[in-house]
Amino acid sequence: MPVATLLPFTATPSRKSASPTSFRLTEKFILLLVFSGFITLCFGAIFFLPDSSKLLSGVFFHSSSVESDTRTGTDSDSSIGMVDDKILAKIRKDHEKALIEAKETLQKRPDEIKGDIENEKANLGKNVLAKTGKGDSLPAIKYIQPPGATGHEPSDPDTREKRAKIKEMMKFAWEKYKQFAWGSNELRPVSKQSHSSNLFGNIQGATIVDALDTLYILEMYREFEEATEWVEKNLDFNVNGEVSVFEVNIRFVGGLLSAYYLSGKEVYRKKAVELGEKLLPAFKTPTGIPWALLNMKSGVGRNWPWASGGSSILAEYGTLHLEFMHLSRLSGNPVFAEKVMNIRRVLNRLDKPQGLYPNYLNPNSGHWGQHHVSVGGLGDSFYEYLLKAWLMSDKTDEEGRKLYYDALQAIETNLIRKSSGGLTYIAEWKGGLLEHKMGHLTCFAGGMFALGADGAPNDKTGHQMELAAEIARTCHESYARTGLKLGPEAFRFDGGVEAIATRQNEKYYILRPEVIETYMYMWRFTHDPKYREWGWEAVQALEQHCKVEGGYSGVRDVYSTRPNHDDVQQSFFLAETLKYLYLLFSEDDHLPFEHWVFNTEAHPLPIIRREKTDKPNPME
Ligand code: DMJ
Repeated sequence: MPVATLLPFTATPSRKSASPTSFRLTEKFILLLVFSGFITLCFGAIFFLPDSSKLLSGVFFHSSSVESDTRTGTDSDSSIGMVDDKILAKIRKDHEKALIEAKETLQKRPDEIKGDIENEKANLGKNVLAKTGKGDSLPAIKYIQPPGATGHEPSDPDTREKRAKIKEMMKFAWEKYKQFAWGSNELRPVSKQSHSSNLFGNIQGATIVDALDTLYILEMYREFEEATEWVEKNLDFNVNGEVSVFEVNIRFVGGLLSAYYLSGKEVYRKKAVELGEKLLPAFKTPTGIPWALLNMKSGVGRNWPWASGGSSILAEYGTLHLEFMHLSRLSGNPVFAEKVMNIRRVLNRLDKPQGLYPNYLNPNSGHWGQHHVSVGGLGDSFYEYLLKAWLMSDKTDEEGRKLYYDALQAIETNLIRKSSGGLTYIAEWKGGLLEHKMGHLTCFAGGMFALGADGAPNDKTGHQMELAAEIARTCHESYARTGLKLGPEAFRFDGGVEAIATRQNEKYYILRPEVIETYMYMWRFTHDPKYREWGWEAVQALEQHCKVEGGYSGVRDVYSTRPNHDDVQQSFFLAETLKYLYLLFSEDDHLPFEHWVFNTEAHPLPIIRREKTDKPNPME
């Protein structure tokens, strides 16, 4: 840290100074005092760096000693004892150097000091520019396409045909969006016009950005190019309006990152980093837990007015980790990773009721709001990102792993139940009382349990995989027990029913992906043909009941015999539902799990490999 930056407060010449070219004794004394404070700070910083420093250095600086620490799982406290003579000598040397610089500064005239400060400011500006990724200032990266970005035809003709059918569905959804709503966020397929929810403020093109990687994965390269052209010319984040930080992150940042990793097109890296920077003001809270909503122009944040006691939502602030780690990696700027590691730190300090994470957390006080726990809406992807943070770090993020399996244990003990008819479900917890309801959103958990089964501690009997299969079966039942063979938004296990929605406002289906997502994971891990059969049932129901002249639409009541359309083609239908269906009928080497993790919007992100060299190489 340059000494000069500390000086403006102390070295401004006083009007009473005897001479403009020298300091009085008291001024010198104050300067020395400030300087010694600074040195103490430097020492403090070395010894009390936050826990994330270890992880960060693993990602960005790749020192071999740091790497071996993370692999063996030693924590940062124990590494204090490992500060060796070399490091101490370096600290001493830096200290001496700083003292000499301070002495020189004391001998300087105020105008010289002012000049130094100006230079310092200019350099600081340059550094920030280099780190922020504006324009062409992102660090140069040699792009290497991660393995499995492209697939090949399945050998079995029936599978090939089904896969081709799903590609046709994507073509139809895309063409209709292009025809009736090009450039807007979403399509109204019945009224054949644009649709925009308030989640994206005035950002446009949600369907385009959300669909980019699906277009690429399905080898719709012509469409991918037209989407790229739109992004280059029209995707603009300098807009006024309030956005959902979570939604913009998972759909836009996630979509842009995947498009970059699949295609290597620089425009996607630039746009992703630019948008990430726009989201940073959301973290300006006393705890660093971000606001749910952010005005993109003013940088002012707030929470959903309905959220308990002004709280931020677990599934929202807890679903930034994967994207932000990649933003740091692609920009060379650690700020993104620091923000999400701080969220972990805040959570680590809190008591968890029965080991569970309440959905509401006040970003000002750092205290839990209402004790409502859910693996569905408001909680879901927080758990998913703990597991995937570990997987995406090439299994070096031991803390992520531990947090995931500890949370899973608490979920099993407190929330997972079996109905009298033998269906396993995940209930919700409200201040200690169970609500025997499971959301469509919760059905993603089958896939998550399967993905984490391999690393589960003390699971020699394959219990996690069994649990995953049971959740998949329950969610399939929630589809099978309806008129349209599509799942309701939420289904219950009380009042004499099982896996059936009993409330009118829980009977809709909005083209959600979670059940199909779980089929895809189960297929990859078991190759049990029933998962493809179930997936194909969903394809047929979508074709029969959701396809309309102008695209695909959600339906208001899955128990009716004739669909009543809600007139929205959600962007996640193209990002997730169709992608997971396509992968369900693809070979395992297309986006293999050894190389990719999917963000919660199904955008594939490559695993960040442990470094093999000492040199920082962000692409390896
Ligand atoms: C998607 O935007 C994401 O999957 C998110 O995590 C939850 N909900 C929708 C789809 O249902």
